Amino acid sequence: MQMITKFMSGTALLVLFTLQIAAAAEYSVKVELAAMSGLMMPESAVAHPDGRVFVTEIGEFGVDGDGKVTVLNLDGSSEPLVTGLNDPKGIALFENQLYVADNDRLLRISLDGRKDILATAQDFPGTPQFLNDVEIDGLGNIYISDSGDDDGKHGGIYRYSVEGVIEEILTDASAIKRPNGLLMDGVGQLLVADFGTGKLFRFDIDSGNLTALNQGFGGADGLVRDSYGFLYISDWANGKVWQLVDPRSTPRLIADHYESAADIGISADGRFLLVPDMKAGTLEFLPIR
Ligand SMILES: [Ca+2]
Ligand SMILES: [Ca+2]
Repeated sequence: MQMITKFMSGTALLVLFTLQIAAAAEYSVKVELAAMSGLMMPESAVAHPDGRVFVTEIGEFGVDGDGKVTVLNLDGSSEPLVTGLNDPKGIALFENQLYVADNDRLLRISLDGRKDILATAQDFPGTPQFLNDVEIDGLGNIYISDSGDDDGKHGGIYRYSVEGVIEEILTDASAIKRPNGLLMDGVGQLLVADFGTGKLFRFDIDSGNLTALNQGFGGADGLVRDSYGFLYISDWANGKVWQLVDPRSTPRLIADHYESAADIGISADGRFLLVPDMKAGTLEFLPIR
């Protein structure tokens, strides 16, 4: 795939994916889903175990009320799950509920589209500037990254506890310039993709210790792990997706044809990365098996 990626335009590549997937009749559903277009600044995608995919759409940046979550159904159809959001970015699923970072607030959205505001901007200690990714641990504590402004001011990580208490557990004084992608890596451990430096960090939540694990990811955005334990990181600024055998290993480039690869997810069957291309307005199913 890497060789092909180097020599083909993005459009041609999408066609190739479709043909490859169509060749296997058992994936006929995925033909429809190989690339969904017409999305308004898609930022993040998450798959339900039943196969449906939920994707956030920012709409216009800085414009309130035009954001939404769209659901891609198993038959290839899609529809808005909830509208009227502001600039929704990271989306996570926990116990059949969706959690979305909507610029400066945290939302919980039921699978039938009911929206609860868990936290408004005023509920956050400090200043929520650019809430980005959402990650949830096994107990149900919710971690929200804040990428701050262009210089990282007001950046950090918040924790919305099971009891509903919000704390800023990492501030903009840390080594992470613009925290973006979050991924649980065991009890009390978060992997953090730094949009500002292109580095990958491990954050020990209790001690506050940060360890730089890797680097070179440009505008590092999404983080996800597959069923083999491989790690994937997207580079929003350069339209790339990398695969890592281990968080510290040499990154392997698996795709570089995106305009802006945002917060990636993984399909329910584990065979595809879900890649929202924010500027292209598409959601691509990138084969990884
Ligand atoms: Ca918007
Ligand atoms: Ca992100």
